[in-house]
Amino acid sequence: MNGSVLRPATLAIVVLLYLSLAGPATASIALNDNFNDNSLDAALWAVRTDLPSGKATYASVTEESGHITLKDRGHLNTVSQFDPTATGGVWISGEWTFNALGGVDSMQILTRSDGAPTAGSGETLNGIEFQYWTNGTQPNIVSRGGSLSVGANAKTGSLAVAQGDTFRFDAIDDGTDLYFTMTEVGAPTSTASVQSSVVTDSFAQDLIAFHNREQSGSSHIAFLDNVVVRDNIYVADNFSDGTIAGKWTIDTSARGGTAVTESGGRIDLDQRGYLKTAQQFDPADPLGLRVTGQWQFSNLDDMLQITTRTDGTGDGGCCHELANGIQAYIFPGVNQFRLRQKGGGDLANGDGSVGFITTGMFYDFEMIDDGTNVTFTITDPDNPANTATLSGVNSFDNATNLVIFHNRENQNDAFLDNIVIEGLGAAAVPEPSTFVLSAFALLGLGWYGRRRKRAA
Ligand SMILES: [Ca+2]
Ligand SMILES: [Ca+2]
Ligand SMILES: [Ca+2]
Ligand SMILES: [Ca+2]
Repeated sequence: MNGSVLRPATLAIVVLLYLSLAGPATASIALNDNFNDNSLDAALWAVRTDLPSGKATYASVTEESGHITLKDRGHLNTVSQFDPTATGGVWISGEWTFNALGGVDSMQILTRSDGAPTAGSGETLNGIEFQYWTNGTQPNIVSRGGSLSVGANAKTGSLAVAQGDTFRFDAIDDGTDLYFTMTEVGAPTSTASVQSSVVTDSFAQDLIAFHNREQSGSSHIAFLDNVVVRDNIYVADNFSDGTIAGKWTIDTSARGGTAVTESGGRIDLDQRGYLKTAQQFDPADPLGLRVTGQWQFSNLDDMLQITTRTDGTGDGGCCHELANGIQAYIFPGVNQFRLRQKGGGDLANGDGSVGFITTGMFYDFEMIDDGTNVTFTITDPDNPANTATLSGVNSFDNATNLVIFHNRENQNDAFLDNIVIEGLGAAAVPEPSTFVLSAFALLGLGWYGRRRKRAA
């Protein structure tokens, strides 16, 4: 399932609801809980309140009043293991409400963890910890225990936290890199992000844990709600470290001085260069493929081209188009919007439906490809009524399956950011009311809390 369901365009709603019910075209949601029935689901969650003497007096984890109350250093842990290096990374989102400030409370969300309180102050014994101390303005990513370590933290943004404030959080561990964003619900300028990477992991467990590391005392509580865990996150990148190498390769062999650079916290696609995944992602594999991110046009004669099932070969024509693959194509200057097989024909034609696109701001896009069924959606995050969706069918089976981003343009730059490539999930679709809330949060707030609009 995906946020596109929420667009008011009736046709898009019908099409995507159909896909979500009939096929595997959903994000891979492994766990989803709105904590609304005042009974902790023992199939999903385990509680640890075995804190040291003096810290355990009030410790509890309770599902009540439609949320989880984390009191006095109790831990809420998943029952299942989520190993980001084995099955694809994890993306944990939810909402956290602070009820004590001044540094006594600390929000702590862990991957690769045992969820075990220490004998000292009740910190988690092992794990990678996405944390925020209420005496600071930015979150951190740290490691717990000697079997795990993380690299330097790169931080942006600033939080303004008052007692009772609720923050949307997104913690991503894609198996290599770590991203954490907090954005205040109802106050999107109160947002901050931190990025790091995994240096070592020789720890055997991979629980996800939630811990309110706060001062002992019955009044110190935090609320947790609407937790969604997505797995099969193959690649996530917010392009903040200035280096393309690792997850990507580039092809700048087109004419016209082409360049692809990571700078200013995003990818600059200049003059028909390709940004190519370093790994292959075959949509025909059982899980299929979902590619999301943000695209900015700097000229309406730019052409967005996002292609799956491609080997990266150029077609030898004037404009360095790809020779093969399944491609979403938008040319806003002539209001052209298509899904097509390069070297074949169109899967779907949505010409006339992308007139809302303008320059100088990021649009959210989503491409879903299960090897046969393909959907592409582009949406204005500031005005979700501005959206266009195409769906088509094509079973082209390529031997090499890269995902390539290409600005098929003449003289301008396009910008790309916040890419996530993940597997789809055929099952685990939550009850609709639960899902709609979480999906809306995913798309509506953005997982890096970035400012969507940029100077052209
Ligand atoms: Ca429950
Ligand atoms: Ca709830
Ligand atoms: Ca970025
Ligand atoms: Ca990078």
